[in-house]
Amino acid sequence: MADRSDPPDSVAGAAPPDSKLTATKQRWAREGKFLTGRVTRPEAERLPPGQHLVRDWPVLDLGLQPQIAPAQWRLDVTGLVENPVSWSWRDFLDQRQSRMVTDIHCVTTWSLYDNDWEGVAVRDLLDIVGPKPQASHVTLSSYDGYTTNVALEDFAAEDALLVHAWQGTPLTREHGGPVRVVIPHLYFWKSAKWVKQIDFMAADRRGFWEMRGYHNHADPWREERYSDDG
Ligand SMILES: Nc1nc2c(c(=O)[nH]1)N[C@H]1C(S)=C(S)[C@@H](COP(=O)(O)O)O[C@H]1N2
Ligand SMILES: [Mo]
Repeated sequence: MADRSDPPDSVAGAAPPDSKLTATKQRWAREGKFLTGRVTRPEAERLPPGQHLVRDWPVLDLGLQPQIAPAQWRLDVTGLVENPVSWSWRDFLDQRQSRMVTDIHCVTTWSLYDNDWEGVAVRDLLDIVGPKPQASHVTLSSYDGYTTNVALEDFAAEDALLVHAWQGTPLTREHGGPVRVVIPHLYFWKSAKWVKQIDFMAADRRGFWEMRGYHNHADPWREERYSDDG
């Protein structure tokens, strides 16, 4: 594990590495792998089309799991907000904490039910920073160089969280600790691990996977796995 570590300063802003898995997933996006063509709704069917249940939580990343000591960790909320914040680990834990149980749906077809998350609700974060009227999209950036984009209305979902604990124990580094985003109603690649910055923007800007053939929106019940425009 030690060889996969990197201090945040050396990875901040760095281009994510290209791994074999990354290349394979890009090819799947081009070929439309795993598409069933069925559309269901969460109320009607808890398991989205083309998904299967797993019991153990898989780990997916770009081949780099940054190690961020709590003393070095910061979360910056920037862009089109009334009150930008830069939280230390202590600041983050001082915020109102929420607990929610939600399901994970990964584009590679595994789903994991009943994850008990604890952290700061995105709704509470929005109350604190106050997005400006022009803000329509958010880019999440991570300590490993990963980025992903979501529309503000998706980010503002009532069950979206900035998570630091899972099933009552601290979120492990491999799953994005100290803090990751969880947006349960979208495929899991939208849930940035090791989150570093949340940037509010007046326009959409595609993230790491969205630039590599993944769908811009990512609704599992509509099977929005891959984009049509390549
Ligand atoms: N920072 C970062 N966040 C990330 C990723 C990543 O590579 N880096 N991978 C995404 C993808 S494709 C998935 S499926 C989930 C995997 O999260 P897990 O390893 O906790 O299962 O994290 C998402 N968030
Ligand atoms: Mo994924």
